[in-house]
Amino acid sequence: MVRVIGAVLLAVAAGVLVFWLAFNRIERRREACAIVPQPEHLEVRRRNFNLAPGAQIRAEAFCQSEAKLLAQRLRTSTGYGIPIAEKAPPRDAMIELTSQGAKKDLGAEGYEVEVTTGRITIRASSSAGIFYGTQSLLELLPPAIFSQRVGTNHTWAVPCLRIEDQPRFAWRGFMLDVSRHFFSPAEIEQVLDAMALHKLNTFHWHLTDDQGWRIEIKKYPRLTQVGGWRKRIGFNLDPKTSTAYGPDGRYGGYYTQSEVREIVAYAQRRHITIVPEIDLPGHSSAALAAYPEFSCSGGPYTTDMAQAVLPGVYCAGKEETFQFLENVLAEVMDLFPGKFIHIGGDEVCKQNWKNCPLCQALLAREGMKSVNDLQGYFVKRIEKFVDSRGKRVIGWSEIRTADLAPSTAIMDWIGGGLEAAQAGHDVVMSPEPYCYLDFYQSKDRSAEPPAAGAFLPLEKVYSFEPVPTGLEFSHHAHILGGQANLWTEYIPSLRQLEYMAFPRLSAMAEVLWSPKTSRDFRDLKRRLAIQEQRLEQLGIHHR
Ligand code: TNX
Repeated sequence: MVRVIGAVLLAVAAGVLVFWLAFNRIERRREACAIVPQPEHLEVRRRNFNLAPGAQIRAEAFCQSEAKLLAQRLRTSTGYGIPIAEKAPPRDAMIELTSQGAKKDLGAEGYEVEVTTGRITIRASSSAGIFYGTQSLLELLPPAIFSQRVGTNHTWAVPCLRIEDQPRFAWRGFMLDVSRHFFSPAEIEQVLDAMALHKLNTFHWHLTDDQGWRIEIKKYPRLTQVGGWRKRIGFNLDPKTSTAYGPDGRYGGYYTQSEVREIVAYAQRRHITIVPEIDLPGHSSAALAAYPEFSCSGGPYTTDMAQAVLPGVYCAGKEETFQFLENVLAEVMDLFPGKFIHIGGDEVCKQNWKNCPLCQALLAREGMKSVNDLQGYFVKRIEKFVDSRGKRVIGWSEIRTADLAPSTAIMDWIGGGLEAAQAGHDVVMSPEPYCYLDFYQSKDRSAEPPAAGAFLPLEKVYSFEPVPTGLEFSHHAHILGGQANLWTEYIPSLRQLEYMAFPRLSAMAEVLWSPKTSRDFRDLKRRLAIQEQRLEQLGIHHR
């Protein structure tokens, strides 16, 4: 009897041990899948698909471009030339990109990845979904898959698994200020690559501000000839930290329209929409340095002043101002295929309007009470023009007035998002305390390069909740998503830009893509350690 009980106990113990070992193995295999942002559903199985010479990609017509990008990346680091066929008989060692049997409920950007020992299938109903599937696939391979050189000594193994994934929000944004400091087209493309790796899909390009106008406008060449340059690097920074000096020693630069078109196409291939921002009516010193006649006083204005809120404000009382802005916006709208045009609207210094006879006459004529109403008037006029061209306005918190067009969206940085959504407007949440990557990354400021005033650690970015507290469920759909912003007063180089962006932007990408319920800071940190290896392979700096 005792013997029997002993044998049974032994058998049970052995069973538990075998189960525990197997479970642990799968758990370790699961941990090896360090995808950022975390997929909605991931189920790891036993065995691997081994990528080796002789592999083939089969891709339907709608996703040939995604197949090419994938093959290019694989060739760069593995050295394998992987042919792409639209139709090919099924065989082993095949990577298949297909819409056959794609689940409709995964939405416009969702995808599935299925890996067996003989085949990788990426399935999606849209090319965006296929693209995100390929990004996840790359992250299932060793980080060296992101290398710029062919690596030997690697086993290019992908664990057998199933992923089903889709984003939580449609607007997963990153804003870059290229006015305070200028970044070259090649540098912008590197930023877009880093965004694509994180499945971020909206690049908000802050193209104009007091310290520089960065986009060529054919009708007004002085905008870039004069407004694109300043005497010094400014902001008390060391001139050696930047290469953005012209032949005459002035600091600055701008994008020609043909460069803009190339960057837009580069972004499109990575499923990134670019939202251009022409900041108005404030933050306009650079434009007014070039064309002072569109200001109240007639100028002069300069790009060489470095304060947060400057009197560089367009005159609301002159018809010519609106003619000028409409001509500028018309050229901008032609360059960017996206729906949204960002018109800024933040931090308008209204003192000039108080002292301006033309603005005062306009106030009286329109029966408005104060210069605050002039801001509303300004926004409404621009909104009408943008709407008439079939585009939609988005602007910072301050553009919110009582009678905005229903199509106009608000970008909340200092509040108003909740109220705007309740009033039926679409909203992108970008509240300063969680989303400003120009803030310090450490409490010990002496250990950090100069940055903007506040403190924003990784953990706080990761705790960001884009849906405002108190917003009724029926209005949730108006929260398009969220965005991290990088103002560049203190960021003179790409290296410094990347130091400020990573890893905080990785955390933001996960907030915007992954289900809220899957957030786990410890697990994020584990995956970020691997994400940082990928960034290093790509030559992208991080803190
Ligand atoms: C506020 S956020 C600004 C920017 C500054 C930033 C510095 C916003 C819409 N305007 O002009 O660069 O603070 O953190």
